[in-house]
Amino acid sequence: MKRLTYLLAATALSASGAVAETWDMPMAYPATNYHTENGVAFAECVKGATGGALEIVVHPNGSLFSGNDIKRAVQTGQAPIGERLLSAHANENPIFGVDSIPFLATSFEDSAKLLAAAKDAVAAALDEQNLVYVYSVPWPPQGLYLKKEVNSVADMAGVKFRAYNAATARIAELAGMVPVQIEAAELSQALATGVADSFISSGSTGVDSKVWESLTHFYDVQAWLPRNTVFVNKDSFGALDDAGKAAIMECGATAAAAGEARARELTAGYLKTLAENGMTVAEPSDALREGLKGFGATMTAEWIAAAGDTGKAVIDAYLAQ
Ligand code: PCA
Repeated sequence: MKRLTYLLAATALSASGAVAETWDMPMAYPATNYHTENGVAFAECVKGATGGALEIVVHPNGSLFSGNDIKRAVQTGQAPIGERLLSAHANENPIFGVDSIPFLATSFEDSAKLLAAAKDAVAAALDEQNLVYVYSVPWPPQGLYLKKEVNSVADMAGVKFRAYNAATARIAELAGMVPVQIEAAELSQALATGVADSFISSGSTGVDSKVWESLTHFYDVQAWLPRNTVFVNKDSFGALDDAGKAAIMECGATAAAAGEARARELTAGYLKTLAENGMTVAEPSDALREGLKGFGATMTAEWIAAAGDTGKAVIDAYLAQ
């Protein structure tokens, strides 16, 4: 299979007559998700900008590498480029979790400010891992999905909770829930089989996973906006000519803006779709919000302690904007 791809790639000629190169791009979310559609548009942009010399082929839904394996695959050169929810790797470097600190940045505006403050530090952390930062796009604000009404964090105790990173697992722990780490691609099945009965995520993932088939309530907590980040293997990037490098970075800047605009546009519609399919979509009660904010305060302090001077500088720069 590898050999065939190589032969096909080697025989394809670009508009300029140069031999075209093909890059596989593993992504973790469904083909119809806006992150994936944006990745496909990014690939088209690169193809156009390089006159066909660099063709990026998106593999959605964890089909080439599962979400949790994508970053390592790109670090080791098994794939030249990929997209990953970086906060799922906060155990490797706390800076990767900067976008998942509850109630630090809760709107698209603040998410953009947080990225402006954190981008250099995130890019430097990726660089240490043989990766080049290209672009990132936020998910809509994160809310709480359950199969019962809850009015305080105490009501969440004992519930089986799907986590997607260390921060969501920590929330589960603070609430006395039982965390289980599950990729979005396996979420529907986990809910259907009772492996998990609740989770925190966006309306986007709730709709992708048709969670109304298993769950009943969505509380629009707007706790944080995690990001998917696209990165390239440093050696693969280094092997590109200047035009190829410029195409990746310029198309990446376009994709960052287009992806965020799309997320903003789609956010309200996701919640409408949840409600249309029978879910109760509600604001959290004051007690629930306060309880979750208390977890946020604990986790902000924990993150700053873990992320040291770099983390403190990022938070200070964010708050100063
Ligand atoms: N969807 C992804 C991460 C954040 C989000 O909104 C997920 O649930 O896996």
